[in-house]
Amino acid sequence: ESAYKEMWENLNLDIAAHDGLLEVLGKFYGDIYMTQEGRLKGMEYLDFVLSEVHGLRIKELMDAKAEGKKIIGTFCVFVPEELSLAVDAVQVGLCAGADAGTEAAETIVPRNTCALIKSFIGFKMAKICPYTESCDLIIGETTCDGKKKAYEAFGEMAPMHIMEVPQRKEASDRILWKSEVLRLKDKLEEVTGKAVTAESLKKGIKIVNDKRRALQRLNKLRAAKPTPISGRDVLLINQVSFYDDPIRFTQSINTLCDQIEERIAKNEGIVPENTPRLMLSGCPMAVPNWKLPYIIEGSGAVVVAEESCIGTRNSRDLVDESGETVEEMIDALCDRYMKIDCACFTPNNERMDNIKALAKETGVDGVIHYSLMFCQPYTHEAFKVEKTLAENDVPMLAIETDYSMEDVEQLKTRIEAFVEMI
Ligand code: BJ8
Repeated sequence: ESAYKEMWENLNLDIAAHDGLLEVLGKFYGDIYMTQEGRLKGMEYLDFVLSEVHGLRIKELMDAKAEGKKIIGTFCVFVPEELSLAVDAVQVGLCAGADAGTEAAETIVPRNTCALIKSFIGFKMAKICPYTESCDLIIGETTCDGKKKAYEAFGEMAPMHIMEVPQRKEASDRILWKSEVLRLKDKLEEVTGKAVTAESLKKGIKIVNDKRRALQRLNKLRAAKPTPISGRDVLLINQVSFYDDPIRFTQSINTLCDQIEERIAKNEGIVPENTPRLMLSGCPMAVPNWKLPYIIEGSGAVVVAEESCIGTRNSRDLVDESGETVEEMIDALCDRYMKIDCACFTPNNERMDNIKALAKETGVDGVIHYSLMFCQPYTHEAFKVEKTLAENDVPMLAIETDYSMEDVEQLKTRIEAFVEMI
């Protein structure tokens, strides 16, 4: 760890606060991940990445910067990684899943702001996130009101570019979205001094599609009965997909999938065949937010699907690869990203269709809908999701929580009762 101290100092981190964060993170990871039995060998890669999350990966980013590459930070799956790769930049997700710097954050955003927003602001103000500090440009987006307004405050502390994400999916929205994708392309070209070419964009699209294909493969395999991998592990994989090197990550996940196939061939599972199978649906769970899956999997159930941005919403759709010109590829990008069924859209009926289909494909016995406290879009949609699922005889439990550990016992009681009922 101390080998990286100089690097962290150069990033202007608060070393004492950062040491504290790493200690808590290490302990939390040990309790939640390393206690699992019968894990696949391929998960060692994920354990390694996590153990070096503020070390080796940051060193790689520093090396990339030394070679003249730029680091682009994001908070939302609407920002096309394909474009960053096309200008030879590295894109990393900056969503944060732990309470840190909350008090400081509450001096610039209201208290009734969701934990995810308070967390990325708190991480910045407390100077404990080496990813945020590495960024040459951070892309925000006009999704929920909380993020949209928080970026105004965040933008005073970091170099930002805001994309306007439409709220509906009419023809006029598609036009707006395309102009925003083009505006992002211009900005990335300006920041990196490199041009998006047909060749570089094609390559970017291929890399990101391959990553999504590996995640799709994983999601298909894990749906086997008995399920071969825990929900906790799949959540971790989805989380890591936002900051690991995409090519290396894809290879590692495909290797893991080979091992899962072997396990399935032997009819082995990580849990007994009759274990209740649940889908987690709702707000994204950023690292190190593992609270809910941990409670669920400690309550005699197993998570076999994550309907969220750190889950199937990010891997479900691919970009059409047939385009040859930059213009054609930009159109293909726009089409793909307009399929995202975020609760910030209205009426967002696609999400209901997608949840129905996913519940069927994965054969779940029930759904746990997860909203972060103060998240308007997902808390509202929980009602619609419950209705849709009820029509299909799938029971749902709606949970609102945050990153604190205060409600763990209460959540346990409710989840155990739900698992017993289904
Ligand atoms: S595409 S889900 S990543 S916006 S939890 S900050 S919605 S108040 S994160 Fe999201 Fe993009 Fe949509 Fe996905 Fe606001 Fe809710 Fe907080 Fe949220």
